[in-house]
Amino acid sequence: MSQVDLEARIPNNVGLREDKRLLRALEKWQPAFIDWWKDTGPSDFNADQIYLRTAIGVGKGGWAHFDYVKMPDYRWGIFLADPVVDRKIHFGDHIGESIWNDVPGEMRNRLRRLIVTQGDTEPASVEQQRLLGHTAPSLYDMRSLFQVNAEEGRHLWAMVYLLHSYFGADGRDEADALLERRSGDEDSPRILEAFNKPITTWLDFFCFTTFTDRDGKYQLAALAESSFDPLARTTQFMLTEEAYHMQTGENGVGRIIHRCAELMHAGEDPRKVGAIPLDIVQRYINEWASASMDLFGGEDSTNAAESFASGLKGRYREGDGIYKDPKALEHSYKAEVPEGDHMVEKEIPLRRAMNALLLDSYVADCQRIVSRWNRDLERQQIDFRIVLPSKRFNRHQGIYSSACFTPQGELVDAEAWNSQREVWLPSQADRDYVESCMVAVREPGKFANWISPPPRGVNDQPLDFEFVKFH
Ligand code: BYC
Ligand code: FE
Ligand code: FE
Repeated sequence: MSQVDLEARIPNNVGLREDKRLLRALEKWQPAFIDWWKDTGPSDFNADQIYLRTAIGVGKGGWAHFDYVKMPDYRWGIFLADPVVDRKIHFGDHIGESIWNDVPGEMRNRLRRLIVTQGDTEPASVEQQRLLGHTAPSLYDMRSLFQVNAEEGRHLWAMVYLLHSYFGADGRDEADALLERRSGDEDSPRILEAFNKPITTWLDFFCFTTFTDRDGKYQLAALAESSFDPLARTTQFMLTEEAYHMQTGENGVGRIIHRCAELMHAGEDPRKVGAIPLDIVQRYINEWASASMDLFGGEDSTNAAESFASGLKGRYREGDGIYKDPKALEHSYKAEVPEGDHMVEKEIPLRRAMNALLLDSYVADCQRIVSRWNRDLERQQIDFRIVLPSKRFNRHQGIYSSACFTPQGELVDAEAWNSQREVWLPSQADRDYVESCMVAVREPGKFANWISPPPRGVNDQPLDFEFVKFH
């Protein structure tokens, strides 16, 4: 297993000590990162002690070390999964050739764009979540938020390492620009749409970590198949951290649903006691699920075809040998697309449908999460069921973006859609109500009334553990 240098200013397992030029470049970027964190990271909690998990190694368990740390002192490091000996390219036009440890010239621009796009989402999410600490429903949840934020910061480091190491002066410029764009900024927004949407409440946060971080899982998994080995190994390790983000989301939404159901079961009106009604939860899910589906890009995409052909981005679990045609030249993908007032079948050559395939894997995964929430509603004898919106609903990218669809996926005209908008998506009144529920709870072991406690604390700590120590 690779050696992790924990004593270095930038902890790493990539031998930074021996690469003086790279070390100098990264050490120059580091203060800019810290300034960015202080300007746009979690507001007002930088002097507090947070019980955080820090990566200290890439082996099993080695990356899950817990201790109190002030966020600006979190040891953001560079960790790559260990290399696979003699790895060969396993899909696309270069199948069978040796993997690349450097960037082939003709792929430079495409690869840099993928890395920059991935990198851009990480700081964006931290910016979006900046104010949530103030209204945390418990110390347990506040810690989770900061854990996610710190790790997204590390994911930015991971992409910046690649830019600095393999893309010369262009890469350094891109690394600087990653700290200059701002989520939601009119002049200099983040690259992808969902990362410019405001996250004002914890319901948004939990929906985001359920659905948007899950896009992260699928995109990272596709990049982990890459023939450019440093990218494959970096994203492989990022996936280990991503699991916690998605869990935070699934459990968070689940605890909101559970609390609401419990109150309903006891004959209470959730609205009268500061809890969040299920129809509002459904509308937030509709919003974040559809925005996250847009993150897969167009279902019919020449960009996606090129990325696959050149071996930069594979299918989900491509390396597990589950696809019969690793060149993806023989088959096509059938999609129903809108044409005027009806749907017609379209055949998309498989390579051009790579985003559609990845989206389908994602949707199946989301469906499993929704089913788990519904099993809880069933157990509590509540009739309401959460429904994952159709992949056609409320789309701004791809083959469904030109028409209007209901959450069930039926084609409707714009007038009909607009008349139902507030049934399907959060209204201003919903937002005002959810915001009114957001009260800070800072006593260890206590939780806001709109969310159930989790079964246990993180790292097996008791629920009344002091997950945050205020200065
Ligand atoms: N918003 O050929 P198309 C995460 C652009 S999340 C705005 O249809 P393509 C995380 C596209 O850039 C994972 N623009 O799709 C989660 C292109 O522009 P150009 C992030 C969009 O290129 C939570 C044009 O439309 N990782 O890690 O195959 C917290 C046509 O595009 C959008 C990645 O995304 C959009 N939604 O696919 C923290 C992986 N969608 O080139 C972190 C890297 C498309 O014509 N990125 N466009 O100017 C990619 O693989 C691809 O860029 C995409 C787009 C899948 C995003
Ligand atoms: Fe991330
Ligand atoms: Fe994440």
